[in-house]
Amino acid sequence: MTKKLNIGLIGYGFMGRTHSNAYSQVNHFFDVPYKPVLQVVCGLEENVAKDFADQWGYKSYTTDWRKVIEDDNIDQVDICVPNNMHAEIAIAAAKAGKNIICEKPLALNAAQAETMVEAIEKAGVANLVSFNYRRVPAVTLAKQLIDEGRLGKIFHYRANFLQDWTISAKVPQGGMATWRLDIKAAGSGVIGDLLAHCIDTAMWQNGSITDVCAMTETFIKERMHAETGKVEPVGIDDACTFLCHFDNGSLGNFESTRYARGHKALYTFEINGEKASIAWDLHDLHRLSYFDHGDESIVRGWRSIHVTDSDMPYMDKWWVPGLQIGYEHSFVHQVAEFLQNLAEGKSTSPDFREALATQYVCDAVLTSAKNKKWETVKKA
Ligand code: SOE
Repeated sequence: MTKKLNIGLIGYGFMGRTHSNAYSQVNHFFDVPYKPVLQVVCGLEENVAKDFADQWGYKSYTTDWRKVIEDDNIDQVDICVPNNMHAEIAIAAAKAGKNIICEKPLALNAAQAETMVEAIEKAGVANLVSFNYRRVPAVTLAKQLIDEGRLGKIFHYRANFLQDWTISAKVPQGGMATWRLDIKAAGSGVIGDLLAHCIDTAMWQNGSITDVCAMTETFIKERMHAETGKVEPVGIDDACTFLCHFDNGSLGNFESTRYARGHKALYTFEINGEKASIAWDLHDLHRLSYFDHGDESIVRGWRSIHVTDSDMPYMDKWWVPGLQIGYEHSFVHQVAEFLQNLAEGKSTSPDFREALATQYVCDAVLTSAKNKKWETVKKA
């Protein structure tokens, strides 16, 4: 028997769309014990919320997030608003006993994230932070190959997340479209927005990060604020590079920027082990590059694995071998696992506590860049 699960979505931007799509698709492809029902969407502008509700099939809309929390009919709150609103909404939702899915990064900083973890764990509600890239089949397959020991001892973990959309000084900060550039709304720049993805995936695949040494830069120091209309100092990091040690002895090397002309969302990682290496690229997300030193030397080389066969992660749920899936499917996968775990009374990884561990790395990166020193990462 599939039970109904009433969803209240808070935030109707890009992420609100990815989550709504996942709720709408999940029962078509996954045999899960719940059926999400799109009950209410909440956003600041009434006409936008209304249009969003019409387009995605939400039964109602509101401009007041507290109404979503107070509504006894709502089982699950999905937080897709800017980072500065995550804590207040998540803590209220936990107190009201709702399940919570929250967009990444968990909070503005680790101190705020700690208060969220405390509230969520006290309430005992099911929770998940949306680090969606873990559930791209090729990325999940990479984790499987590592866990099977195929790489042997790991020496290097290298990740980049490169974009180019803020190079023009005319791009404003703040407001609906560009809140990611406003320190008050975002908490940080590429560190929380992009490197947090890389850090989450890296720690999931390769274990915890112990210490970091970082540099950051803000290339454009002042931008017009979309809400005030005034030119204001820019507080976010536009670019960041950091080195780190993992607990398993391997070395990490991470870079992110919004100033890499020509790259829109180039998330890549490469992992080098004693026996094999793996590489992945978001622009070709259904492929996994794999080099196995155990192959006979005359045919040894990098293989490009097309991750579409039914024995590969998630792929038995989609089309037929050879037909690939895309970005949006990673959100369907995380909702499917959330619903399955919910029936078993469990949260889904990465839960708030795991996202706090990522937040500790982000905070250590910021501190290291500021102090120009190696910084030890706190343990969650
Ligand atoms: C920023 O441009 C952004 O949309 C991030 O906020 C997302 O988390 C990332 O997946 C793609 O880029």
